[in-house]
Amino acid sequence: MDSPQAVQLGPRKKRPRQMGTSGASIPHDVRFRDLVLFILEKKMGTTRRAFLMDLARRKGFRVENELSDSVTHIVAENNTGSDVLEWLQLQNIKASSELELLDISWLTECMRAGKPVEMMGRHQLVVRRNSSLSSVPGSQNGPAAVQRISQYACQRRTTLNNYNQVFTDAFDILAENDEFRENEVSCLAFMRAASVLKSLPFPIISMKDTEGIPCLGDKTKCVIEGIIEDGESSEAKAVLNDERYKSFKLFTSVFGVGLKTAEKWFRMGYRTLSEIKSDKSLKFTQMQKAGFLYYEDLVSRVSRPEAEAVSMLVKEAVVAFLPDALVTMTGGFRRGKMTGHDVDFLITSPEATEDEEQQLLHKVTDFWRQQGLLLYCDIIESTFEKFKQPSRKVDALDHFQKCFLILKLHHGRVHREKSSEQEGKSWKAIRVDLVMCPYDRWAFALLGWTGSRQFERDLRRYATHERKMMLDNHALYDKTKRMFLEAESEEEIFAHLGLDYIEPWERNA
Ligand code: DCT
Ligand code: MG
Repeated sequence: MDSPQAVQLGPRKKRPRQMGTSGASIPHDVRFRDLVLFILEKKMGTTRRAFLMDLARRKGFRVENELSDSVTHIVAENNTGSDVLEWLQLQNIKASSELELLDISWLTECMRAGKPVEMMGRHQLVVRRNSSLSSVPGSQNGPAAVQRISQYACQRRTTLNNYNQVFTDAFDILAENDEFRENEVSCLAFMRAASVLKSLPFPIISMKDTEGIPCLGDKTKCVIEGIIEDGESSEAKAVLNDERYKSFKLFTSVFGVGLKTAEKWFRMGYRTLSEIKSDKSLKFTQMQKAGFLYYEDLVSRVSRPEAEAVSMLVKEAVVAFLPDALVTMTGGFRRGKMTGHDVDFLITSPEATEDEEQQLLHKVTDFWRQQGLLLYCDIIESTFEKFKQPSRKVDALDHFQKCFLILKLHHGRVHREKSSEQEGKSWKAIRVDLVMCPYDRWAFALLGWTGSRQFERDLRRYATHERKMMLDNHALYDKTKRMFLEAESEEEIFAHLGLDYIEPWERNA
């Protein structure tokens, strides 16, 4: 699906020369006198250039046919900053430091706005450090693609095709260790580094390949260097052998056990789950009791066929009580992952009254309880307020009504290619999250619950720092206009933010 942002300006394919052959274009009034544009033909082509020049002039921009001293902005497409400098050098033109080198996305946004828009980092063409003008562009491993990588995950397309897993696995371990030790700054640095490497369309082979990639600091580069040299990360290896890391990893693998409880058990000297389970003096929450009871099922990940079977179960039950309800699988499965630690669903209804909306999760879970399918259920009531501004916290939980469940999924409901039923037991315990949202907030809730977490964090950070807007799972607020921006689809939210649409399977940041 193309978002409104993805529209191409002008013809891309060559057309028979018929239009514009009459010569001089009609003069237009210049409305924006401070800027003088020059559009580079290289890699763009004559037709598209002519189209863009004409369009920009019609919108009141001054566009020069030739590159002269008066030009303030050079706009290029599919060129890096180095490419443009190289071209200037070939023309014997010395680029002044005031000359702006901009990507076509800037002009596109100006055309949409009908006036010059603010130049952001993402519009500026990057000039590679040490770029050797004699080298053949694109001859190396990936540098052409390294040019304009954004520091924000929401401006990168991150599929599950990860070329840099050796590096990202190490970063994930190091980030998790920092999370366990509550080293927030370092944790975030490793998560951002992992995230940016997951988006690269090529594997990193030498340190040279990391040039121009954002979000890589000294510490992360040091880890990369180690892996390039030894094939593995000594830092990550040390963490995997670390007593505290191993214990925290094990303890937090129990449903209902967070950092605080893990810390407590670690301090008490426990290192295995059986020690903990046999300590009669320990008090467990209902959640933790269920976590221990169904531990084996819950640590074995949920497969896609299992997620599909749960989806059928959820849809059948929901529609029985609210026939017009929409049920959407969100989380990792919506992003195309083949396994998950749970299955997430978003539910809404265009027609339901507030009462019906509030009752649905209760009715659905009661129905499953009667059928003996509800192994654990915790319903959190809504604290949603219509006119509340979005939260400033990046990791804040949303206010929608939701329930955290463990469902009994009978093997008979799962369509498998070949039967892989375990002996003895005819079902598997599966973690399921259901979220109920008001119909007019569906797009925001869907965007928020699709993840990944890093993608969500960066969407909010981008909204705040680049757009003076506030985004969360409920709403988008424009601080400049002092108004809420409504949306019926994810595409509209991206458009409000001035972002190209990123498909769910490209959000695996
Ligand atoms: N989410 C969020 N903030 C939270 C919790 C969740 O933004 N505090 C979003 C991000 C992902 C989505 O909800 C679903 O969460 P998880 O199930 O934890 O993540 P997942 O990507 O589905 O991962 P998994 O495959 O392990 O379930
Ligand atoms: Mg999930």
